[in-house]
Amino acid sequence: MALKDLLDRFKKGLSRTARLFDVRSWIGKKVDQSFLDGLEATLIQSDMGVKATAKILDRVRETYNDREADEQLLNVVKTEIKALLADPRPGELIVSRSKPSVYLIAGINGAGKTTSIAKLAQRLKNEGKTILLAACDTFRAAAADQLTIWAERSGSDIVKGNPGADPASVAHDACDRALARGVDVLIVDTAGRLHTQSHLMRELEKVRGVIARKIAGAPHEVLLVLDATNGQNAIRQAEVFTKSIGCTGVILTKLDGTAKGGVVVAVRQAMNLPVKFVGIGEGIDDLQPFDAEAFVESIFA
Ligand SMILES: Nc1nc2c(ncn2[C@@H]2O[C@H](COP(=O)(O)OP(=O)(O)OP(=O)(O)O)[C@@H](O)[C@H]2O)c(=O)[nH]1
Ligand SMILES: [Mg+2]
Repeated sequence: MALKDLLDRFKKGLSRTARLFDVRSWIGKKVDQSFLDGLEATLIQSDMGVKATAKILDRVRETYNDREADEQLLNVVKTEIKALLADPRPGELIVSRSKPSVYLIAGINGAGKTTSIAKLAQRLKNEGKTILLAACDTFRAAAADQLTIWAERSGSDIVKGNPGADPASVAHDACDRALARGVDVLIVDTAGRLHTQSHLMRELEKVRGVIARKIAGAPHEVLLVLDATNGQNAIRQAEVFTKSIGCTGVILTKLDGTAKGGVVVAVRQAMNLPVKFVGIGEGIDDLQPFDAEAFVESIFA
């Protein structure tokens, strides 16, 4: 996608967060304690988190030290946030040397796992890859149907179990089929679960364990789907899921529906988990590889 297109999409998706930052009103004001307090309140309101906010404020304070804010102030803030988000492989997923690459998707109920998988499958399909989806959400009767419809749309294959079946056994069958058919990518959908439900977290660990036993080096990515409208609650989820199944990255959905877009920064700061993709709408094209530059430019548009 052209850079301008990407930027336009981010801008549209992040417009609610951008509305918090009235950057034009900064210029000409003295960068004193009251100015810094105001900036702090806005950064916290956008859910960047206490740690990242403190770093940004320190940088502004040491650069301006009671001087009047000029146009450069915005660049100071942007540069600091970009540094906080720096990722050696932005928006990329690990591709295994031997097929398949396996991506395990987890998160709380309704976070956007299944729709994100659909969008991701479409994206990988467009890159010419063959895809198998594993419907390991055997808990909700409609879950496999939902994934089947998406699989048909993107021309992906799907493995599902009977309602109530052990999710680990579905994962087992999906690994077998992925190996037998030589597909490029296996994406594993799981049932939503609260991080506080320890028996369900153990079930997820079992799914992960089966995948790891069946395919060397798998899962190559464990992606935690977080709903951006949850703001700081997302951090606690990231902590528990990471402890349980070793998340490698985040898909942050519903950025379009919230002014808490700063949570991208908070997740990175708290967990050192890179945000790989962001959901900025309900359409099939509305999952975008995360781009720190576009993100920062969009919230200070
Ligand atoms: N606006 C917006 N809506 C989204 C986004 N991602 C997902 N949704 C919506 O969120 C709702 C839940 O999505 P699902 O994909 O079913 O969520 P899930 O995590 O699979 O849910 P469970 O399987 O029940 O745990 C759906 O209505 C999606 O259309 C996004 O980026 N933006
Ligand atoms: Mg689902």
